[in-house]
Amino acid sequence: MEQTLLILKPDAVMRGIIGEIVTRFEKVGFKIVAMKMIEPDYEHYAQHYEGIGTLKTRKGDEIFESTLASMQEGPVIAIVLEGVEAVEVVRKMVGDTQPKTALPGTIRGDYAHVTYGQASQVGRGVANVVHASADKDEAKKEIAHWFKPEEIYDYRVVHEQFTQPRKQ
Ligand code: DAT
Ligand code: MG
Repeated sequence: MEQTLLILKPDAVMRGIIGEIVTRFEKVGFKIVAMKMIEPDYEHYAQHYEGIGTLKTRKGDEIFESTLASMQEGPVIAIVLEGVEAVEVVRKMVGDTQPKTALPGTIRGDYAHVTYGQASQVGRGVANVVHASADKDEAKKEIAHWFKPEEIYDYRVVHEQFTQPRKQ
């Protein structure tokens, strides 16, 4: 089964919507196999956003530095979700990077509305509630960066029966 990394960003934690967001993934049937509150330092985020995510290379120094500063405003919740094509389905649920253009029904579309332009005016990374791995390779590297193998759990949830062969 595929795994992906989800992070509830400081804006989600400080707004008190951790439970609502986690519930969305539980309802869809994803299994939470790891979860912790953590307040990483600059180096950890530099590795996450550039070493793995190539944010500085893709979008430049200013966006990279403002995103790292915004992420360090408070603790985050890091979660590993497991399910069928988890990376792609979780990204679908998260929506577009810019909340203004994220569709209603997605987390970024339902819980935020802000724009790149406004974020840049105030020197912030755009406050978009959650991070989710963009592809399978990123997911693999990010999970290893955020969790030790012994922090990831193996157990069964009841709805797993619906993804397995039917009993004869
Ligand atoms: P995503 O988080 O959708 O994978 P990304 O990897 O390109 O998007 O960017 C990582 C984070 O950086 C993003 O969640 C918010 C911030 N960011 C990206 N582009 C930005 C921009 N133009 N202005 C402000 N913040 C931005
Ligand atoms: Mg990304």
